[in-house]
Amino acid sequence: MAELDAVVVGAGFSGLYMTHLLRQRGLSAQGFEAGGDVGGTWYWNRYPGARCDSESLSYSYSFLPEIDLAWRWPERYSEQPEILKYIAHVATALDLRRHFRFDTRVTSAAFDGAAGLWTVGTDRDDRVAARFLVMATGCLSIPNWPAIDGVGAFRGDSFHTGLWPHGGVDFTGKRVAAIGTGSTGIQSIPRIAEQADQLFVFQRTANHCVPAQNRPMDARTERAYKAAWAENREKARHSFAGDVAPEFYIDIMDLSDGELETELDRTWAQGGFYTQYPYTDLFTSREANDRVAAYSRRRIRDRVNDPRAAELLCARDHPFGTKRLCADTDYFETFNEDHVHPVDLRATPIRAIDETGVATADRHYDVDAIVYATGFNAMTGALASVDIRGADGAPLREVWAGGPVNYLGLAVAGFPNLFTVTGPGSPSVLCTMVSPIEQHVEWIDRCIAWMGDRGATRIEATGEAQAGWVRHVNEAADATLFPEADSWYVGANIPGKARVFMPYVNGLKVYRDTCDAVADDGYAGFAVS
Ligand code: NA7
Repeated sequence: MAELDAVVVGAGFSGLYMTHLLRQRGLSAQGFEAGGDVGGTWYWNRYPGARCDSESLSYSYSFLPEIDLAWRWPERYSEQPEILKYIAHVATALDLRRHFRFDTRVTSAAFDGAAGLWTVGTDRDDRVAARFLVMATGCLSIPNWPAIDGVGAFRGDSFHTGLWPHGGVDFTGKRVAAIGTGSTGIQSIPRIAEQADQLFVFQRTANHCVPAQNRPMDARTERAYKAAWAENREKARHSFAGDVAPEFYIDIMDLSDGELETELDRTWAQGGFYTQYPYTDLFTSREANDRVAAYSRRRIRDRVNDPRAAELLCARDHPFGTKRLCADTDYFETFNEDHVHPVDLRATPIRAIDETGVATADRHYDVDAIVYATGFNAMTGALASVDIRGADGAPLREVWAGGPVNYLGLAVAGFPNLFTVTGPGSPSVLCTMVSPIEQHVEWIDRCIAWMGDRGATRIEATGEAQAGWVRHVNEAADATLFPEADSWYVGANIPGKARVFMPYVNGLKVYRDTCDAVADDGYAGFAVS
């Protein structure tokens, strides 16, 4: 059996960078990737309208200035093919593909304490041994097929947005059911509506959604960003959300109604997450949050002609932004089209899917295709899908049955030499994703190098440090409005999943400083031998 320094699972932004750094240190690393090529999230999510809600200028690697400065993003928020093109270019430029086995899913990983090695198995019968195992498996990579009776019985075409066919799908002339109105549904529904003959949108919960304000890349903005490239990247690294936007400088509750209206007009014109970044009290004061939510609903009513449809599309059951905020392009206007029909699943729940379509409490919808925009088993799903066994043979999925526990979101007590990239307990999904990915990968790289310098072979989070971190992550979340929402952040979208708020809400800067302090302190909270 091949014996390596490291196995890296996943060839998205995380796994590629991790592999690059390990190889730069002269370490042997084998990567495995379930997809047919690099890209991770951007390899799988090819549904129409798929794009990043973070601005393209900052959604790329900061460790490759030459590529970054030369790269031309066509839009402010570029579409999936452009992002995939960028990742593929990086993989080629750094010659990373040769370290990966593609179309290969890691199925098991067990730590042999005596040998100090992980043995990793795949669905293609590979077996390799490695000192370190880095799970770079993404936060949103295990699609959630809803637990609706008869999902398999449908005779038409079924698609999950997270597993979209590579050749695309032509809905021209088709009657289509779209189930799910999170970020993905909101991005894809306007594009499906352009082709479909009839489109039925099955909404269980209206999400808070603001205009993305996407547009072709503005040449002046691009020039200005690139002229101050190094400062911008440094600012993002030490920001709350891993981006360059000014953060936390307005108290909503200090503003009169008129002042707030003017202020929100301004941020709505900027669009997307700019409607969150400035506010100190948006996620801590229910009153402040309610004022923003009320404004948001007014803006939706301005965009939807039918008042009943508008009310249906207005989010009410959770505070603004406490489920992942959605950013739309023409979503609400789509419901002004005669062939687009919202279906309120709160009033008329889906009873079953059958051979010909979707049956709700009050009627049957005959359709030719069903699009499931029903999300993912987020943050823990990919890790739990692999049979990972620690030093005493305990499976990670059982250790995490009551919710994920770890230290710094990076390491799990009882699982030596295992690192998770942007897992639960880290800021990850609350940030512009590439920034926390780089922070994690660089921290892991530094740790592995430090161990090498000392001749250490084993590192493991202590139970005490882990308990302290889990407590801190929970307390931080409980000081905000986030846990109030039935979001994928708390696992509420997966029946039976333990309800725990998984991301770390104190932001990237605080988190980075904490992780750096731990490293500077000789990896405090870890047992090293
Ligand atoms: P989300 O945000 O989890 O949204 C999934 C949607 O699917 C949401 O509207 C769900 O309603 C709906 N859903 C899930 N199961 C069902 C069933 N059984 N019946 C009806 N409707 C259902 O996933 P996305 O893919 O949109 O976005 C995931 C992330 O990707 C996003 O946040 C970005 O970070 C990128 P619910 O709200 O649970 O009532």
